[in-house]
Order: sequence, then structure tokens, then C-alpha cells
Amino acid sequence: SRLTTGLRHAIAQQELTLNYQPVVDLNSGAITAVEALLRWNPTGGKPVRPDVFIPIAEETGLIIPIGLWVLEQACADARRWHEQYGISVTVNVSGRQLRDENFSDAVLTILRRHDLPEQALVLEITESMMLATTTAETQRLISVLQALRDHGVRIALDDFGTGYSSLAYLRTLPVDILKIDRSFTTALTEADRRQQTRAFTKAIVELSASLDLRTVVEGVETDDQAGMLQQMGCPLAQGYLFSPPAPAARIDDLLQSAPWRK
Ligand code: G
Ligand code: G
Ligand code: G
Ligand code: MN
Ligand code: NA
Repeated sequence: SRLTTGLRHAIAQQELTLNYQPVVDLNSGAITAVEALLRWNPTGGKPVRPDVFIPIAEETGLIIPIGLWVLEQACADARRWHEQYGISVTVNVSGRQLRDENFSDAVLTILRRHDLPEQALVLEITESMMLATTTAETQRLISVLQALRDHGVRIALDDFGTGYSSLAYLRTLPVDILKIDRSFTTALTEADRRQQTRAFTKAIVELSASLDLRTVVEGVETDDQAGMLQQMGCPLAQGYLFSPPAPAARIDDLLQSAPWRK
């Protein structure tokens, strides 16, 4: 298709950019991390949304070079943020990338090239990435993640709560950070489901803490939601209340002005 042809040239044409969304400590108001989110602006065309082009990149295998570009750019941008403010950068990874046998070496090489400590990088995976494989392949993917962790790279489980086997995966996957899906945040203040949602969310936050995982809640849009989550003991949040995904220059401004600092 035309999108596939366009995407094939997107890197060379410099049409890809990264936006970053802050992750904020609900108690101190400090920015602790930023999530890199890929954007594609084809030359002479309208921006294409990631939920449209990422699946195409996955089907065509273009996610391999594109994913490497994302890691390079994110590590390049994160270096000064990490040096000056100690924050980490979070990068979304597709199943196809994780299954590539060069993946972990490529990640470590890119970190060294940009002189970024392993501890400054978080890779976001989803439980659905682990599903469409045999037991042996799942075991191999787990050992790839474990090897990266042994080097200090941290792993976040994204979209938590949307799958059906969440608890089983929590026990078997080598993860450091749990990202609670924004559908929970939205339902916290919805009339019909809020009591059940609050009970579920609090239970997940407590389970996560007792497993020594860092918890990030996504899609926080209102003060009510942030306050409720803080009271439940959720340490970290991300969402439009703080900032939408924004260009790197905007992150520099936010780090300097620290607008949510208590
Ligand atoms: O710190 P200050 O009150 O100036 O916060 C600026 C903005 O960030 C406000 O919209 C505030 O509600 C929001 N904010 C930052 N951290 C928190 C938090 O931990 N809880 C709540 N409820 N709002 C927060
Ligand atoms: O930024 P936005 O909400 O539009 O992102 C939509 C989806 O695209 C999200 O599920 C996000 O995880 C995914 N996405 C964004 N950037 C990247 C990326 O660099 N790599 C991969 N694999 N997925 C990404
Ligand atoms: O699947 P993943 O969690 O990686 O996707 C993050 C997506 O969520 C991005 O596309 C980002 O633009 C979007 N997003 C981030 N904060 C908010 C928010 O507060 N509300 C909504 N509706 N979407 C958000
Ligand atoms: Mn994500
Ligand atoms: Na998510």
C-alpha cells in the first residue's frame, strides 16, 4: 500500500520524531521519567497515527529498523535529562523486536554509544506480546528480558489490567514496573463502575507494592483522579493532567520549571 511504501522511506526522509510524556511522582510532583511516543509526519501529507502505522511496521518487519531508530533517538535525548535531572526514559517495544535475536545486543550497544547508564532505560512490553508463541519461545523471550535486566535495564509491563491472564504473567515475567491501563483511571470517576474500579485499582496498587514493583497509573486527566490515586498509595502517574506527549524541547522546559513540584 501507499502507507507501506511511505513508511519504508520515513527514516531516510527524516519524517519520524519522538514526543515524550512525563511520568510524575504524585507525592513530590517531580518528573521521574518520560515515555517516548513515536510520531510520523509524511512529507507533504498529514500525520499518520501510531495505532495505524505501528501495526503496518510490525507486519512488514519495518518495526526492526524503526525500533532501532526510536532507541537511538530516545537515548540521545535522554542523556542530558538523565545527567542533569536523574530521570529515565521509557521506550515501547513490539513483540517482533523482542523476538529478533540481535535485540538485546543492539539495546546495550546503543546505550554505550550514547553513554547512557543501563539504569536510565526502561523497555515497555505488553502481556499480549508474550501470548502468540509456544512455551519454549515464551521461555526464550523471558530469558532475553532477564539478560537485559541483569545489565540494569528495567522492564515495564504496559496496559496492565486489559489482558485476561494478568496475575499469571505477573508471576512469570521479569518486570520492575507495572503500568495500570488508563481504562481504570477513566472508570474511577464514572457513575456506574466507580466503586468496583476503585476496589480493583487499590488492590492492584497494593499487590504491585508487595511484589516490589513500581506502579505507574496512566491516563490521569483530572485532579480528582490524581488525588484518589495518591490516597490509594499509587506513587507515579502519567496523563494529560500533567502533559500530553510533547517535543523534547518542551520536556527541557518542564524539567527546568518543575511546575508540579510540591
Ligand atoms: O503543585 P500545584 O498544586 O501547583 O500543581 C499544579 C498542577 O498539577 C495542578 O493541576 C495540580 O492539581 C496537579 N498536580 C500535581 N501533582 C499532583 C498530585 O499529586 N495530586 C493532585 N491532585 N494534583 C497534582
Ligand atoms: O502516542 P499514542 O497514544 O498515539 O500511541 C498509540 C500506541 O502506539 C500506543 O499503544 C503506544 O504504545 C504505541 N507506540 C507509540 N510509540 C511507539 C514506539 O516507538 N514503538 C512501539 N512499538 N509502539 C509505540
Ligand atoms: O499503549 P500506551 O500506554 O503506550 O499508549 C499511550 C497512549 O496514551 C499515547 O497514545 C498517549 O498519547 C495516550 N495518552 C497519554 N495520556 C493520556 C491521557 O491522559 N488521556 C488519554 N485519553 N490518552 C492519553
Ligand atoms: Mn506505553
Ligand atoms: Na498503556
